[in-house]
Amino acid sequence: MAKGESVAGTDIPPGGFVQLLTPDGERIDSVTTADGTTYSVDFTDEEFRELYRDLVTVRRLDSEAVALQRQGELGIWASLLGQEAAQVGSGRALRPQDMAFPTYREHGVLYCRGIDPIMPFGLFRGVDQGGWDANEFKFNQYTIVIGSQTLHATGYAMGVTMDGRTGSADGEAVIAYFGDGATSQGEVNEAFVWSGVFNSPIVFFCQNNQYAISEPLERQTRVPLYQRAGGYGFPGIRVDGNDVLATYAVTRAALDNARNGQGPTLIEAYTYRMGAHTSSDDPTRYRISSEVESWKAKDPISRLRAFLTKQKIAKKDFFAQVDEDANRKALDLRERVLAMPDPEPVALFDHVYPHGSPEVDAQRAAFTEYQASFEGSGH
Ligand SMILES: Cc1ncc(C[n+]2csc(CCOP(=O)(O)OP(=O)(O)O)c2C)c(N)n1
Ligand SMILES: [Mg+2]
Repeated sequence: MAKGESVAGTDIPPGGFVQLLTPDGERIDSVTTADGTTYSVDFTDEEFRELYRDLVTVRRLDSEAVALQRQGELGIWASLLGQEAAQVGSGRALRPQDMAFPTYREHGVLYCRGIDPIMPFGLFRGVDQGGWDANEFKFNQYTIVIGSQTLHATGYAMGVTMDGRTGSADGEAVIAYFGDGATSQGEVNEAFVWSGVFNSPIVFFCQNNQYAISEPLERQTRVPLYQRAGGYGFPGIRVDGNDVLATYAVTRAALDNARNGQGPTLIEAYTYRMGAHTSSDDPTRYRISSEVESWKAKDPISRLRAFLTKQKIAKKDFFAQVDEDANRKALDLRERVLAMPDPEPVALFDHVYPHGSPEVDAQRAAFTEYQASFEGSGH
């Protein structure tokens, strides 16, 4: 039996998951899974408050991005609404030396890496190609091709081993993010095979948000996703992805196992995409509102707020201050997005190859000439 069979709290999917904070804000001190691993967190009051601040901030920045898209300022946006705990819990579990490979939705992880949230907006506004130095930020580029980043992460993790940068408590671990739909991709399954047989220092972090655009989970699998790991020879565990405490505990343990030479883990963070797949999607065409309502009751932010209130760790003025600070950050982000300069059209040819190529140079020259043909024509 895979890890994650232990059950705590209420409203649990069949097969169970690790939960340390119920939807009502009741804390569970620790959960021991079938393999004898015990999960718990040991946060100070200040750390609990900071987690709350993270959750609220990433949701607020996300809502600003949705608004910017609706106002025509972004070409598209993939909202993280509902998945804040999965992203903040796993993002805060990373140690500084760890490397993350995101999809296109991991704005919360990006934020937890200490990266300026404006970084991916050039891509979504169409003013740059979404490139940044993955090594500088320990955060790879956003990846649109579903599942491909899991193979990139696998190759990177094998390199980490070859370079001798892992295998001890202060070693490097890798985390690869992907969705429930991505688990049906060949690349993801190849990544599992390679990482398994090479015992690579990698954590596969699947945010099961129940949908791949309009395709529900039952079109991807007949077994809980975390159980797939068994077939590849490494542990799988399911965590309540709307519980920031459990997500942190499970991810931290899996990353530390990986860096200590114990190989990969598949984490299935059981969550829900509260919004549309992207701003190009209308989810009312394929899911019913009662389902969305039932997930509202499991909201990741309100359960932490309930806990902080009950435990007297935070009061109303703290929550108001967090909202105000998040608002300020969102308005600052908006101003800076609107001020992003339009690129020269010819910049399209930059960064295709690190050292250029004769073909791209020829295309750039032809395009430059074409553009020049409009000069003086009034077009
Ligand atoms: C290889 C490939 N096939 C199809 C698509 C189109 N596509 C974009 S997102 C998506 C669904 C992904 O679902 P999931 O993996 O569950 O991630 P989520 O968007 O729910 O976070 C698809 C099919 C793509 N980007 N890449
Ligand atoms: Mg999905």
